[in-house]
Amino acid sequence: MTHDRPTDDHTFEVASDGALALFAGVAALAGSYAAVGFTPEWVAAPVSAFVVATTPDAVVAWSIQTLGDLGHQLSLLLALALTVSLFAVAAGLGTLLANKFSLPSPPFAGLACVAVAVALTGAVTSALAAGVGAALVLTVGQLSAGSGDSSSSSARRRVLGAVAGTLAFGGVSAVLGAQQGSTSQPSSALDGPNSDPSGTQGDESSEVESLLADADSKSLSVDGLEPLVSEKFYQVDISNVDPSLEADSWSLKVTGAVEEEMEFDYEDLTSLPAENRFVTLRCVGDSLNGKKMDNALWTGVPVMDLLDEAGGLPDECCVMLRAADDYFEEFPLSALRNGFLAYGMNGDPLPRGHGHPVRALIPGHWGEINVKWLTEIEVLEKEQNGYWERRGWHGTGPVETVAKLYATNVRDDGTIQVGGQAYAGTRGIERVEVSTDGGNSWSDATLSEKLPGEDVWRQWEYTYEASDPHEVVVRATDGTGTLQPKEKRKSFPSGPTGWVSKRIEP
Ligand SMILES: Nc1nc2c(c(=O)[nH]1)N[C@H]1C(S)=C(S)[C@@H](COP(=O)(O)O)O[C@H]1N2
Ligand SMILES: [Mo]
Repeated sequence: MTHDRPTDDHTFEVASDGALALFAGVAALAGSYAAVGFTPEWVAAPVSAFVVATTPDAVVAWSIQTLGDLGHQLSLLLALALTVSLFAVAAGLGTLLANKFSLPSPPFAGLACVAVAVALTGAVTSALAAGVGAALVLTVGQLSAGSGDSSSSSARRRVLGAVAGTLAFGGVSAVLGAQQGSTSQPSSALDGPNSDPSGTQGDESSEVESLLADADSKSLSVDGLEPLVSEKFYQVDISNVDPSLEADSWSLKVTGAVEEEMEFDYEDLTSLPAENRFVTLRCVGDSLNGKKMDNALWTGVPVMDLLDEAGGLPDECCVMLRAADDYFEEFPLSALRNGFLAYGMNGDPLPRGHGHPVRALIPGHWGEINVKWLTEIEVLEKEQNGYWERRGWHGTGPVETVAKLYATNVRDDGTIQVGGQAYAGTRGIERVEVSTDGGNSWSDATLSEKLPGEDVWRQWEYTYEASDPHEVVVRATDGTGTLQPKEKRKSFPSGPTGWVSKRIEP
């Protein structure tokens, strides 16, 4: 390497030390992921929670409206970068210390990473794996350096070795970590035929099956339109890494302005007679024709079945529901009285992303008060703001009526078919009308048959002939006979309104 001048050697070494520490940081993140997957024990989880907690409310509000899901991804990316930096500093300091006393640096750097990881998560396996990752990559780097002719070329080999090591280790970790996700599938009362000694489980699952079959047969078959039970249910979370709760150790506290505070466990809940309900959810932050609206068949018990057992609730003003991700939402007690505690979804245990083991479903209200990973029901005497209300939203009330326009198909016979879902919470949908001339004249759309339940959407479909470009407009009338307002309003702060329209060019 004739172009390497000796004066560069020191610079090379310092730079390669820094690069190595950085790769050790990446490997620590990867090692921990391999051990525990995308769970709260992963070293990035507390850093991500910190990022979420310290992001100014104004930035959160802006990000939801303008970036949507991208905001979540950026915030996770920032958390990953911070985590890597943290472990890079730890590995760097470990290396410096080891060098000072002429000790082998990889184990020292690894130990420093273990210490940082334990401080972050308190999880030993996750921390050890982080340390092993860092030490491994540093060792590969050292071995690759060999005893080179000049220290600049050996520094280069060191870095290249560490890059290769990090890529290999990171690849294996990604695979292992993803498997952690699937092996930690939630288990619950819905899991097996033997899990309920009372023998009601068989009836339960056959009721689920017949209800799902009913929904399937009532679904309109329109290309580009999801069936009445969503295939992919949207997800909205305040945190990047969801809580990972075990049904066995879960409990629900009832606190605050009650005669006697109570606590229920999973067994208490699932030993009550189960009910299956279709319930549609929509996020207050959904855009007018967005995709944050879905329907599922939920298994659980009415809130009052659980609370009545222990003497019921007072006639106070409101409740605060609290969750394992430090989420909290407040709303009127009257809404909770009709609420449902769900532990199953479409015949499966409630998935982790939707609140395993238990979530609340509050009929007709915006999604945000349907608290997931529910841990506490606090009865309040005075109103308080919930998580989103502190951030300027007003999303605790009943949903607005909406008719979404999802499918626009030009069919083989030249006709045009449009379709979507319509939802008005507990008011129900009575009618959907379609205009194909920008709102001058209206025709009734075909509606899917009603599913049982007091808070369920319906599909609509309309087929017509047209050859020139035109504007399709859709509007719904709810069960009280009220036509939805035409005026378009954005989602912040109290949910979107307006008639959905789309230009069609056949
Ligand atoms: N614990 C907890 N519950 C929560 C949330 C959350 O971030 N944490 N998000 C809420 C919001 S804003 C909505 S729209 C619904 C979404 O439910 P889903 O993710 O099952 O679709 O859950 C609500 N419940
Ligand atoms: Mo939401």
